[in-house]
Parts: sequence; structure tokens; C-alpha cells
Amino acid sequence: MNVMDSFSLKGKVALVTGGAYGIGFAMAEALAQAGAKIAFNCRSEENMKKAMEAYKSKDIEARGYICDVTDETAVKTMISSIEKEIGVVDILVNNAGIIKRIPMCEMSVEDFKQVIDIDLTAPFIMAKAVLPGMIKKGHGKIINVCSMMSELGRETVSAYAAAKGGLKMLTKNICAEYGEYNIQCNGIGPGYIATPQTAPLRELQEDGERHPFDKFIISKTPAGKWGASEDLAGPTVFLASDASNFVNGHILYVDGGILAYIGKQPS
Ligand code: NAP
Ligand code: GCO
Repeated sequence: MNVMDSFSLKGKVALVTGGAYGIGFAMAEALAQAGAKIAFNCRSEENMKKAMEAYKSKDIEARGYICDVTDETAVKTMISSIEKEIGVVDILVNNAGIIKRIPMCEMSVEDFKQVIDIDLTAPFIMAKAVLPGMIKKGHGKIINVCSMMSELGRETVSAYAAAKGGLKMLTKNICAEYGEYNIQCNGIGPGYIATPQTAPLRELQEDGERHPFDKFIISKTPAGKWGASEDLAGPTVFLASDASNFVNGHILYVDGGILAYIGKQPS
């Protein structure tokens, strides 16, 4: 078989959580371009409407489902609907996620738990819901969207780092427990990507200067720039395809080299 054929997702069903916009939308677009049938979810009719228009504008026949990924009953209903309307899920991308930037000693337990619920417990719920179908089919791909914070901490993101660190280990454990069924579970760890989630970190200051954090990330990234959601397209297709059938339990960092770099020396 020609190696390029191994990247084809023709005939595969891919579910991207939080695929209405941001990184999730870009990942879903890449999977569609590789031939997959796309299902995605979000939490509001308003975002669903905008997302369907966005997918249509890209000539992608995506099916959207309103579903909060923390609600196990709603997730089971969504998976059952996808299986009836499109087919058994071959590829799950656990992308849906939030962040709360609050100094730990000021963070409520409720806020901490909400981040853990969406960023760690929900990928567990989603994986549990699709694994039986993958085992029955004899193959499956789970891609968990991790983070720089799967490896590093920073001020104000204690809940997020705890969740994304846990998601890295959940990824390795799904690999360990289900690899024998020809199911590969890997992570993608985006660096700092320009999306709505990071918009507050890139806001121009009143004096027109770039945000201090924006300048910091540029100094910490060898490429000297933020990533774009599209930078995740190729890595996503690789981990979703037969090209990665012997890659399992791996976190593929798509960070422009942040994790390899001490940071630009002050001039
Ligand atoms: P974003 O623009 O804020 O989008 C987050 C997505 O998650 C939205 O589609 C949102 O849908 C969905 N979502 C949130 N909570 C949900 C819930 N309970 N149920 C269902 N959907 C839910 O974020 P992003 O920057 O694209 O990030 C996407 C993923 O990449 C996240 O896991 C994030 O942690 C991770 N990440 C981001 C970066 C970055 O620099 N941007 C870097 C590394 C990792 P609704 O509209 O329905 O809320
Ligand atoms: C933050 C950012 C990061 C990115 C991403 C980095 O506040 O530090 O939001 O957490 O979202 O996770 O990989």
C-alpha cells in the first residue's frame, strides 16, 4: 500500500467534541478533508447555528449535536444518535475544554471542580461511551487534546494544569487497557494557539502595546509566534489514521518548540 493511502479517513466516522469553533473546528475540518464523516457537539443552539454555517461554507457535511460533555446521560444519547444517523464512531477527538485563570488561593472549589469536570472527567465519559463500539469493530482512535500544562505549571491555572496533566495519564491508561483491541489513544498538546480561549492573553493594551503575556509567549516560542488552529490539522489526521496504528499512549506536542526552549535571552 502506498504510504499516503494510510492517511486516508475515507469511510470513517469522526466525533469532535467542542467542534463548533476554535481548535475543534480546525481539527474537524482536517478530518473531513481526509475523508471522514464529521459529527460534533456544542452546548448552545446559537453556537450550533453558527457552526453549521461555518461547516457549510467549507463544503463539509457535518452533523451537530447539542450535548454537554459532562452529562453522561446526554453523551450516551448523542452516541446512540450518531450510531443511528451516521455510523459507529471510529475516531473520537476529546477537544471540548475550558480554562479558569484564578490564583489558586482565590479559586473556589466549585470553579476547580468545573474545570476538572469538563477537561478531565468528560474525556473519560466520552471514551467510555465510544470504546464498546470500537472494540466491536476491531479498531478505534481516541485523541485527547492535552496542553503545555500537561507538562508545565504557571500562575493562575492550577485546575487546568491538574486536569490536563490528568488527561495525559488518562491517555496513557486507555492505551494500556485497550491497545489489545487495536485501539490507539494518543494526545495532541497544542502550544499557545490564537483562539477565543487565549484571546484575553493577546489583548492590546490601552497604550497600543502588545499584552505582556503575548510578548512572553513570543519569547518562549522558537518560531517567535503564536500557533494557529490550522497548525493542528496534519498532526490530527496522522493520529486519526492508519499511519499511526503503532503509535499509542503518545502525547504529540504541536507547540512550535516551546517545551524544548529556555526562552529568548534578553537583548
Ligand atoms: P475555545 O475556543 O474556548 O473552544 C472550546 C470549545 O469547547 C467550544 O466549542 C465549547 O463549546 C466547547 N465546550 C466547552 N465546555 C463544554 C461542555 N461542557 N460541553 C460541550 N462542549 C464544551 O477553546 P480552544 O482554544 O479551541 O481549545 C480547545 C481545546 O484545546 C481545549 O481543550 C483547550 O484546553 C485545548 N488547548 C487550547 C490551547 C490554546 O492555546 N488555545 C492550547 C492547548 C490546548 P460551547 O460553545 O458549547 O461552549
Ligand atoms: C494559559 C493558556 C494555556 C493554553 C494552552 C497551552 O492561560 O496559559 O490558556 O493554558 O490554553 O493550554 O498549551
